[in-house]
Amino acid sequence: MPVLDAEPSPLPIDLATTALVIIDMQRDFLEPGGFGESLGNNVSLLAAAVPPTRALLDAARAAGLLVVHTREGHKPDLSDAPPAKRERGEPTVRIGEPGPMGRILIRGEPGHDIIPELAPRDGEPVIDKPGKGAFYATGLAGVLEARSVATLLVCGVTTEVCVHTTVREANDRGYRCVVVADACGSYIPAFHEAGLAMIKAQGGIFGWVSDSTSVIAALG
Ligand code: C5J
Repeated sequence: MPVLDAEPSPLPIDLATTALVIIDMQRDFLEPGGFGESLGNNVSLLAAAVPPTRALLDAARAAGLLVVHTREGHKPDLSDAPPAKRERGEPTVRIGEPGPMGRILIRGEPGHDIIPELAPRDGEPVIDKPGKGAFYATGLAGVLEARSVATLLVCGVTTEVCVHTTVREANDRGYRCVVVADACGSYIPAFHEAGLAMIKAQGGIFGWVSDSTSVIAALG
């Protein structure tokens, strides 16, 4: 069994029960005119995570891992978008309002799509989630249980929001979670660093932190 170089400790990885989970690499977060920019963020800060994620995705596919993609977004009638989420802050355009990539954070709109570089392949589960965590109100638990998955390699955006929430949910459900640091990104670099530090602190209170080079080596 390969041993992954990770912090706070090396982790043996059983490839047969390991999945790659790519969180919310959507146009709405990574491209101008989407949800991320509507909140006042510089979306170009997330671009650095794309090449490592692509390399990770290629390696995971080659190794035969289950690859799961997630997308944050809401039904067109907004019935799954709580007012507390829609009304929050002072965005330039709110969830459900029209933007240059269609309605902001709405399923089926161009902005909701995963960026072309990381497009899911046929057969790879795509989990649509209304919240920040990938387990809340989704079928992710069933997808993972059906494949007897025990270890999650998690990457995507943003580190301290949807990646973190998903890892916290997964950790409580008993999964070993490895966050792939350079394949994650945040609009707020200090939060990216803090988010990673929180995961691996205290002996790995929520999981492990590694990097794409180490993960690809372990998958090889
Ligand atoms: C946010 C996410 N940041 N995917 N969503 O609202 O992290």
